[in-house]
Amino acid sequence: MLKFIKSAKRKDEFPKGLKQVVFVGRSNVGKSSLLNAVYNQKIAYVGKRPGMTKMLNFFEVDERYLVVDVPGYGFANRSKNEIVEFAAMMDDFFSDADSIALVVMIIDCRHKPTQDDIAMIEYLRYHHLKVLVVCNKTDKVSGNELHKNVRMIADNLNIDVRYMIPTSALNKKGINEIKTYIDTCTE
Ligand SMILES: Nc1nc2c(ncn2[C@@H]2O[C@H](COP(=O)(O)OP(=O)(O)OP(=O)(O)O)[C@@H](O)[C@H]2O)c(=O)[nH]1
Ligand SMILES: [Mg+2]
Repeated sequence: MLKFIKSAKRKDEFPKGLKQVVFVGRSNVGKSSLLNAVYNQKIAYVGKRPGMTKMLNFFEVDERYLVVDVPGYGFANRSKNEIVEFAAMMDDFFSDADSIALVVMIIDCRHKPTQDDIAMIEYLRYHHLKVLVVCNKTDKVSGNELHKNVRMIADNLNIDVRYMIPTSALNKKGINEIKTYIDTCTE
């Protein structure tokens, strides 16, 4: 069971004490949709327009760990001010890296990772965080294309394909694999 705890922007508001699993990725890749699919609940807000989520949303799973839905990055219509604010919020959040059990980084399986994606994975590496790369929206590509794209994404992010899962929040492909991976990281 996923239970909403709070939305927060500032360090002193972030909940403490439990391990955290964090969902990050470019705006509109399907972070909130995947979160809902993994926990089989309609709890995280799925936006009709990109860039709707602006705060960190904290959920609790069976009093075991927290799941954090992070606002999407790389959204073109953000102001300079919002970009600076987002960076500061991320720095505040990731400065407590010890409590983070796993970062689930979501990529659109149709496209080459953007500069923002590469910056994000480098940032996560810099903080020595465990990262699972999820290639979402697989329902939009053919099997052949998917295979090719997963390799291309792995190369671009310099990550082993073993730490990558192709998914679809629409037809639920890969959802159980994400769940299993999260479980092993939060035991
Ligand atoms: N076809 C398809 N559509 C998806 C999938 N996952 C998400 N979507 C759609 O993509 C749009 C964005 O989904 P969200 O879950 O809100 O994406 P987000 O990454 O949380 O977006 P922000 O919170 O704005 O950063 C919605 O219209 C979803 O229905 C998927 O696997 N396949
Ligand atoms: Mg969202």
